[in-house]
Formats: sequence, C-alpha cells, structure tokens
Amino acid sequence: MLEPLTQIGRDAATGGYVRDAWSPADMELREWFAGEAARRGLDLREDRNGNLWAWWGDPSRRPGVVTGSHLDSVRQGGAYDGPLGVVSAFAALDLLRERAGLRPGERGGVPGRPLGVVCFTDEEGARFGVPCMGSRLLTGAIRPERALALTDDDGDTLADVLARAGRRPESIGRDDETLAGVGAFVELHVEQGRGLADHGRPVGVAAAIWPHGRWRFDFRGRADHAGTTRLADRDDPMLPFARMVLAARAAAERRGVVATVGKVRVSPGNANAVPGHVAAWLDARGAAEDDVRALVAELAEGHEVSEESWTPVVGFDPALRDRLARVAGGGGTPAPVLPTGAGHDAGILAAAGVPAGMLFVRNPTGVSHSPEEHAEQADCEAGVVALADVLEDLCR
Ligand code: HGY
Ligand code: MN
Ligand code: MN
Repeated sequence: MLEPLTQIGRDAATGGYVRDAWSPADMELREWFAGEAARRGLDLREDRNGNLWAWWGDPSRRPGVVTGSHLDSVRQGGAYDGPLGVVSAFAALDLLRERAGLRPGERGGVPGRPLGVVCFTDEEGARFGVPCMGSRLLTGAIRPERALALTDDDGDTLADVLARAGRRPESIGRDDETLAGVGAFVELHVEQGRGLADHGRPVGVAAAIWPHGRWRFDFRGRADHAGTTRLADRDDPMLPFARMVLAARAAAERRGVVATVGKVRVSPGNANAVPGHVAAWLDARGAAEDDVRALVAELAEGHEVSEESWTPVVGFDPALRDRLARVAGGGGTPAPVLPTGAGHDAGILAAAGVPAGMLFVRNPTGVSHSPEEHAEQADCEAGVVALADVLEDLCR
C-alpha cells in the first residue's frame, strides 16, 4: 500500500521527499487518501482546517475511535514519517473487516463505535514554520489570525495559499464539532530513534513527547564588497550567526538537551559580498522544559529572536498507554514504552484533553527526517496487527 505513494513528491536526484502542505505533491496525496476512503465505502469529509477524515460505522454512536497520521513531509524526508501511520490505519481497518468476515469494500459489520482514519494537514511545518498546524487549529492551540499571516519562502501567506487551493481561510480555527467526534486517537509512527532496535521488539508505545520549540534569529549587518571592504570596516552578520551555532552546540552539551540550526537564509546571498542579513532557525528540545528554556534564553542574549512555536511536554494518558502496551504486546510481554523527542499530532490532541496514544514501529538505524529512514516490511505488518488489536479493543 505504500508503493503508490513512493513516486509522489520524490526528488529523483536524492531519493528524498518534498511534500510541503498544499503543494501539488500534497494535493496528489490528498487525492490518494480520498481514493482509499472511496474504495472502502468510507464517509469522507474535510474539516474547516483541511484535515481529512474517513469514517466507518454508525455516526449516531459518536464519539468514535480515530487513527491516522499525516502525509506531508520535511524537505528531503523519508517515505515513512507520516505515510506509514495513514497506510497502516487503512490496513488495520481492512484487517478488522476481514476478521468480521467482510469482503474488501463490503459495507456492514460496523464496529461498536465509529472508526475514523485521519490525515492531519501540515504536520511538519516545512512551509510555514509551525508544526502540527492542522491539529493545532482544530484544537485551538494556535490563533487563526496568526496562522493565516504566516508566510512561506515565496512570501505567500497561509491565507493566500488556502484561497488558491479553493479553501476558505476565514473558516479555519477551533472546531468543537469535529473534535467531539474523537473519543480516542491512536497514531502509529515509524520510530525516530533506536529504542525498539535496542529492545529487539518490532512495536512499542509512546510514553511522552519532550517539550520542544523553534526560534528565529535575525542577525543584521551591512552588505558590502567582499574585496574592497577592510575587515575593520565590516558589519558582517555571518560572524554572530556562526558564534550562535557553536554556542548552541556547547550549551546543549552542557545542559543535556539537543539544539539544532537546520535552516539559514543569507541575504542577499552573493559569494563576493559581505551579507546584509542572516536569518537562522534554532530547534531545541529536551526532557525538561526548564533546561530547554534556559538554553534558548542563554543564546538569545543580545540578539533579535522570535519564538515561532513552542510545544510543552506531553505525557500520554497512563491508563491508555498501559492498555496499548498490553494489547500491542499480543498477549505476551507488554510492548516497550518509550519517550520521544519528536513532535506529533497525537501530542497536540492529548494536550487538548483527547485520550491519545501512539504506537511506534521499529526503525533499524533510528534515522529519520532523511531519505535513509527505513522500516522492514515484517515490522510494518506487525504494526498493522498491533494497531488493529488496539482499535478493536478501544471500539468495544
Ligand atoms: O519536528 C518534529 O518533531 C515532527 O516530526 N513534526
Ligand atoms: Mn517528522
Ligand atoms: Mn511524523
């Protein structure tokens, strides 16, 4: 089932995926989702924030149990981060229907509670800078006016982009009606670390998501000629930028957190000119919020800094987490419970009070947000079985 997706948004030169929200690749992925829903006779709807929902079962028995993930990608990302959760959601639904004795595509045999497959919009924030935009808007974790004013690298606002995609920018924002339909949410995801590989287990359960955020630094100087300007006369913003990158690494080591500068924009960008402006983005995360905050405060000292997003620590509901671990363990030893430094829509829903949890599928190398991200077919299949078991349990 992942196969038809492998050519969408793929950069042939690198093998990486570029699937920005609302880009042609994203629109194609959304079409694929609609096709999978239609093939199964599911009731498809797009909410006011662009999230896609495909429902099976009797809507009068709301709230339902929902599973799914996202289809957008970081730039030059892998094939599994997001799509594995969506594909596994459809596959788990197929398995549940098979267990109920239904032929593929056949209706009926509805579960005790409606079962939904969701595709959240713009989970990575690759285009507008704020991750989990679809679930943040849904739950009211971001103000619509702030979201609409965010710009992409071309200077287009989210409002422009939504309008061009035929959506209604004025209607985005907290959606209690949609949220009320979600009694529980389980997101399956490729693991973005080596926890399961170390445990020798194919499937695990999320314990908590580290607090994390993104900050924009603006270093301003004066553009000038690279050959004729004496060193003493320069106001070169590249120097404080470089110092910040090195300081971030040192402070992260000292404080036991992680800090990354993965995006930088140098203007005007001439090899033969001192730059006039450097914009750089810091991503910082750690087990303890105070340590992350202290790192950012230390680096921000004396600089122009704005916080683009902040996600507080998420501890998944312990009762649901233990239930998932027991069921995903398939009657044997419960599945391992692991913390993660990666953000997810399940975390945003959990923070909004929705009972939410996550299943992780083993990643042999732990590499993610890279074309090298991988999961073995057998482990993906074990993930689908665990997800189906968990959904069956929650739908009772
Ligand atoms: O950046 C993250 O942790 C996530 O994958 N959006
Ligand atoms: Mn990701
Ligand atoms: Mn993801």
